[in-house]
Amino acid sequence: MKLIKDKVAKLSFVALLLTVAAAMFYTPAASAHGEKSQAAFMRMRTIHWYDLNWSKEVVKVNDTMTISGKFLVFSGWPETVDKPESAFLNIGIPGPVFIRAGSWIGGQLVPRSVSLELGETYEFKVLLKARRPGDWHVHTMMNVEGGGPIIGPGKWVTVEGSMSQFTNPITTLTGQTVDLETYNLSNTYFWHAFWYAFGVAWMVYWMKKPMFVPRQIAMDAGKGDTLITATDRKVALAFGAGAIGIVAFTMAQTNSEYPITTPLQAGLLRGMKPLDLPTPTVSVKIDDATYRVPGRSMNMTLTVTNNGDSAIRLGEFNTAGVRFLDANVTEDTTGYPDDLLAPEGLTVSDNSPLAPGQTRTIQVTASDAAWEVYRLADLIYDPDSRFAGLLFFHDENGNKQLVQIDGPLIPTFI
Ligand SMILES: [Cu+2]
Repeated sequence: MKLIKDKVAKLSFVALLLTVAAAMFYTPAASAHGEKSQAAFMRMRTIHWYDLNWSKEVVKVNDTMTISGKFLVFSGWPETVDKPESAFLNIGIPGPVFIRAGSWIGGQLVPRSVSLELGETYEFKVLLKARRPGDWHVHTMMNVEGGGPIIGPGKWVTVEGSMSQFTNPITTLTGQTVDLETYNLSNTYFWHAFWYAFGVAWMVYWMKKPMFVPRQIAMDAGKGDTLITATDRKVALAFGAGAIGIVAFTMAQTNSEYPITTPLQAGLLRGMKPLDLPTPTVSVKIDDATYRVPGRSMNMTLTVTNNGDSAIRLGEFNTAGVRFLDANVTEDTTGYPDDLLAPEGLTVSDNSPLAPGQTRTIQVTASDAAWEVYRLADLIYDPDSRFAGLLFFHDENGNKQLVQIDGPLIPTFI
């Protein structure tokens, strides 16, 4: 009996060791960086990113790539997120593994915060220059003042080469070309080292003599004045005058070396040019929308009317960056991130071409692991069980049109 007990104990110990060892070697690659943990309804009801394009998946240090696309600022913006009156087009990367060489909204350079209007769609482009080798998950994102980061889809991009080769040249209006990667660094180092040494010298001057107990005794005995000698006073004066003199002299010298300087440029950019999208000729009414808990899909009953002059089919439903496609109608050619793309994720009860003038009620199921992986299923924990998304209809000529939908999303329990 004891023998068996020992054996069990030994085996359990081995199992424990194996588990610990396995846990140490298991380093899953994070495939999302922050967005998953954000409330699902917020991700569905703030900014819709679409038509995204990453110009490269592999890029060498110093080479550039662009991320471009469109974003729609949802008109049913949540109450707890400030309206994007002051927003900043950012990029979500772990530090400057790329530098942002430029970013544009509606063709205008946007180095500062911008004002966006609810309900409008904007075109954007970000030019990135590779800096640090590695595999990076690059997100488009929008920072909203009073709201937080609104994270767009992320795609893995590989940077090859060596960071030591990275340069960031810029030509100033005074005609000088400098490398921003290292510009003014030695000057910064010099002055910090200089003033640090100046402070240390002052301390060392006094530390050469005994510092604490003898001085305390002298103070207590009423002989405090004897602690500061005439030489000490001269040295103090020299340090004081020296500090003021050096500041004044080097300030004048800096002004003559850099005679033209401007203040930091700042201030909100208003009047961003939105995209002039044609009014959709398809109208969609949500009869009801549900999702199963637990589950990986959502179901919608839609009544679709085609007011255009070409027959249409539903190709895509896009919410919170997850794209559900009907493979019979469309396929992705942009290299959209795998984990967010459901190439056959959209099932439509009757997706035969809807002729102009016709109305049809259809059952639409958007189903993919992404619904769970990206925790859209966690809508069950949110205080506002409503969703929003984009539907893309394709006509016979291959034209695409977008219809924004939103409504309550009711859970059904198994
Ligand atoms: Cu990420």
